Amino acid sequence: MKAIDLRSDTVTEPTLEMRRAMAEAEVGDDGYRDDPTVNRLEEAAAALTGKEAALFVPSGTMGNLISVLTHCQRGEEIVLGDQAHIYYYEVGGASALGSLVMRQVPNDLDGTMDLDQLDQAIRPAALAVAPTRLVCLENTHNRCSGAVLPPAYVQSVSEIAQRHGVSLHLDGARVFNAATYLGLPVSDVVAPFDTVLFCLSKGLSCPVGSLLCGSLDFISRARRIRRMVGGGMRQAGILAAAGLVAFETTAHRLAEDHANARLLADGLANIPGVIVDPTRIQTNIVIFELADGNVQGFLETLAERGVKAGSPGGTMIRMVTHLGIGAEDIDTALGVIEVAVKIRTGVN
Ligand code: TLP
Repeated sequence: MKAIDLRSDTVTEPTLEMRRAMAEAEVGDDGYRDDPTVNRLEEAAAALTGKEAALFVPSGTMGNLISVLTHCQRGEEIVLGDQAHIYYYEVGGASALGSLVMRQVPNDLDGTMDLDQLDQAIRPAALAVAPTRLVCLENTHNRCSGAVLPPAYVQSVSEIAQRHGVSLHLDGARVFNAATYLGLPVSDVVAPFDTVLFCLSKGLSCPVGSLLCGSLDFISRARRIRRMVGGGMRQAGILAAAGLVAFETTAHRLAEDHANARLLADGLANIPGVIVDPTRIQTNIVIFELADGNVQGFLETLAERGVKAGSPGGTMIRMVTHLGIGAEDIDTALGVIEVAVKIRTGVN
């Protein structure tokens, strides 16, 4: 029996259409800007996000790193949420490789930060201060159960950033999910940001790749930093081809993943011993807790019965829906989860 893999939407594999496009992709050496498929992908990404230019990078982590290294100089400060992927899961790259200070403001459950706290966290240059250069937001918010940032909140953050003269970057690894939820074009969702990073390799099902988008000047500086961190690629059109297919296909089916995540959360809410608030689930990430908190044992029991999930830490369990998961898989998974909870907690 095929495992129901809910660990992440990163487990998605390229579709048949992507594999065909990859096999037939026209390629060249992107170091010379000679790869027509990469060039097309970058143009399409710039158009989708409404920015002047885009840069194809191997991963979301590298795209965020390139962005912060391009925005900031050593010893400067980034303000971001304490649950931000850039802070939490990117191996401290901004500090380790960029000598940047990461100043955290607490994230609320909905992925937002208190606007007054954010305002106060931004510091002007002074003798004893690491000056703030950049504010980073995340949409959808991974550790906040895939929450979508309200456009009015983003607008307020943008006004605060502008008032302080600092730039605004979006870790939009799943910005297509946010746009789907809001019923808005991606360009509207990212309009308040100077730069945006989004991933092809998550819900969009491509094997590899992310795009960093911004002004022409920013992207030409980012291109040099990409080279510096070893992210320059050659016949990358093989990978870019999948991205072009994604823009036409997988980018338009994410509502299915959201419906399945809601189905999962509603089902979980009916299982005694599971703590979840289904009304919080807006996109494809479901984070819940177990009343007895025995996360590792629970995950092992699930895996033995063919359902894979992960833990973002502590008592939390994360399940992510994606192209490889249908409504029938959610039904099966819920049955397995119910049994596993009973085994682990003795709840009847
Ligand atoms: N997130 C992965 C893990 O790193 C946790 C996942 O399975 O969700 N920004 C956000 C908001 C992300 O969720 C991720 C990946 C990234 C950046 C990094 O992307 P990659 O994995 O391409 O470096």
